Amino acid sequence: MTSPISTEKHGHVLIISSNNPPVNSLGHAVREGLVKGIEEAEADEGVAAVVIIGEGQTFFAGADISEFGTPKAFAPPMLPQVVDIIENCSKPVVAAIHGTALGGGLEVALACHYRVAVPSAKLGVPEVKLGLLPGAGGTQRLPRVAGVQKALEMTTSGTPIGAKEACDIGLVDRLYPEHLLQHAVAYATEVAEVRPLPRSSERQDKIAEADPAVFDEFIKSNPRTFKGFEAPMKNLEAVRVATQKPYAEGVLEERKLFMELMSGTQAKAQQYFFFAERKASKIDGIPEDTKPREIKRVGVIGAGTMGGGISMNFLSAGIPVTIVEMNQDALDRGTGVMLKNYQASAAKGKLTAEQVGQAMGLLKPTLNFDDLAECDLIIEAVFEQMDIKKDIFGRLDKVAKPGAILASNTSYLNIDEIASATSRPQDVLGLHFFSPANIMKLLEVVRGAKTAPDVLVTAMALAKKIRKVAVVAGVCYGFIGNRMLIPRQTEATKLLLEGATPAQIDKVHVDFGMPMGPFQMADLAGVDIGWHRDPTRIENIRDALCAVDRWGQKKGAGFYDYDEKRRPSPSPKVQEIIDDFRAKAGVTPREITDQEIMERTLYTMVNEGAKILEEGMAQRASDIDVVWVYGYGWPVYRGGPMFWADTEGAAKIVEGLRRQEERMGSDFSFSKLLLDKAEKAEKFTAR
Ligand code: T1G
Repeated sequence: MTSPISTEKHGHVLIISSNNPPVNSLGHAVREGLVKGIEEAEADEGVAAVVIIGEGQTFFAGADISEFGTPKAFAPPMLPQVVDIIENCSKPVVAAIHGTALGGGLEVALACHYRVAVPSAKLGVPEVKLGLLPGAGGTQRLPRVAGVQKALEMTTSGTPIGAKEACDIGLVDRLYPEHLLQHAVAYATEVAEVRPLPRSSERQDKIAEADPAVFDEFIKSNPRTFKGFEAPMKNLEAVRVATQKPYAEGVLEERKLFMELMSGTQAKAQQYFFFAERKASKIDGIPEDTKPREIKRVGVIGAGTMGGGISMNFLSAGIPVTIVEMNQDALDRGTGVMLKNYQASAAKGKLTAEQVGQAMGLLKPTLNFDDLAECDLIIEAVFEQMDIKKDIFGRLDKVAKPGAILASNTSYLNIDEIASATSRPQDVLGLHFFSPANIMKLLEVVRGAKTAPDVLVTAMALAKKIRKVAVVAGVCYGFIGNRMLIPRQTEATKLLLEGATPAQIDKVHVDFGMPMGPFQMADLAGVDIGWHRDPTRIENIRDALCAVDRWGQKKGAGFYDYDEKRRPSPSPKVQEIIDDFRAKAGVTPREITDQEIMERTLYTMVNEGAKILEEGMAQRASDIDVVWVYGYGWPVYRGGPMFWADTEGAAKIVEGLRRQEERMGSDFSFSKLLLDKAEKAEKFTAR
């Protein structure tokens, strides 16, 4: 087995190259090869300096995550040894960085005496996203080189910085726009005789100046970073140790904190999710070489909230959009909202004015439905009513060019029925964006019975291009995400009648780690969504709220009252409405425990997820988890509903549901797959 590491002498400089596609992860063979390369440099008197560089798309992108949990991860030399061997080399070692130097990759670069990079390179320590911390000296070297504040920001967020910024703060010594290797060799020659060698672990200047208060201030000003997650705090503790102890002691504390995280459930969940997210883009049963169709122009029907948000995704990716509305007012309103959204991003520095102009310049608003004839993909984003959608698809069938993909943004309705309104069901699928469509990363790609393979492949490729995480769903009511919302909403509403309050139910979900509970979510999305609009017809609590204009945040009142800053407070009016319903239904309110709320709203979601799997409406359990993390903010440190079910254990979930079965009545039935997993003590998410 040839080593992924090769060496080559250029004059007095030894070049150590890594060729371990796709991302030069620091697997065992790479670690071994790096040590051998340094040993070769030490032994050769003709070598005065060393350059370490990655071949292919990038410098080292970190430890090999696929080794975690296997003996290979602990096969010597482990990364902490490798980085110390590099730093202790008696000759200067230069890291030549392109692509991404991430995690262990940045730790290797920090152990080098010098770092040079191309301007487009990114440097970061994303371990926190895997529930970890940089475990090869990164928490001790990074603050010494980049300063404590920057080290805190990078380690606790996992967000990389650009090479230019890295150069400004001293993390990178030189930037070379091109011919990186040649310049790195020249630079190595230039510094070959400089002594003492600049060893990051020995630097004290940026540590000494650190104000001890910076740590508590950082925690206070970043509450969301730390809420629920274990890793960010341990990253902060490790960086704090760097300001208190010499490197040799600090790195021992780093190792202790690293192992505590690695052995915890959150790290397992977040590492599982790293692969789950990537697996979601693979469609079982479609030949790898299936070619996507070319999408040069996208058509969007409807310039409302969804149509505008959807259009922005393509415009921002440089894809022209033709947007159609029924009247000029609606068209102007829609394009006006899009411009306002772009300008808001520009005001936050996320976009330049020029980029806003470029994006809006690709937009072609029109009242003429026939203008869609030039589009390769047309997305319908109109009112959620089947007859309206079928009428539109019938018209599209006559206007759209042959081979155009026809998509509906429906969030619940039957794609096969919509496709039946055309003569080309093979070109029809669902593209379910989540609101706000220009922000939320999740895209459910709904596969019709006749959807052609290349149409699906096109959708998955396009999703990546517009920076969405796509998950294939089957045709069922609500697909994956919204279908699992149904039992949660049903039981949550019944719990109100039986004695719980909106705040109690929401608190169980927020304490669990959700961004909001069922009723906070209803107020945000709009209590009136799906309402029959007849204020005289009051059949449930939702009808009663809508009848008195309590449509949610947009009306300043829903399940909660809202102040001018949209801060919620429990509403006596809502409690009155609930009490009325209880009285009418002859229900005497009872004490509802948080455990019951958990079992009737979260366990029932898992049960529905198991039904989705057994019906083949999701390709794999991890896809369901990707939907819920990206579509609804399920806490990634719990992996997703199905991973969480595995940590709870299927038997415990079945037991909980059995406790509630009678109260849930005919609204509930057990998934056979869940019962089967419980009986056999099996998991949903094999890794
Ligand atoms: N280990 C193993 N496989 C990896 C990998 C890694 N670090 N990074 C990517 N892959 C696989 C990925 O699963 C996919 O496989 C393929 O490479 C392309 O990835 C001790 C402990 C580098 C920005 O967290 O952020 O170092 O699906 O689709 O969009 O302190 O990959 O093709 O079979 O994402 O071009 C820290 C994780 C590790 C970086 C490239 N490093 N990777 O994005 O490609 S922990 C990370 C990324 C660590 C040390 C600690 C991205 C990328 P497949 P991709 P991309």
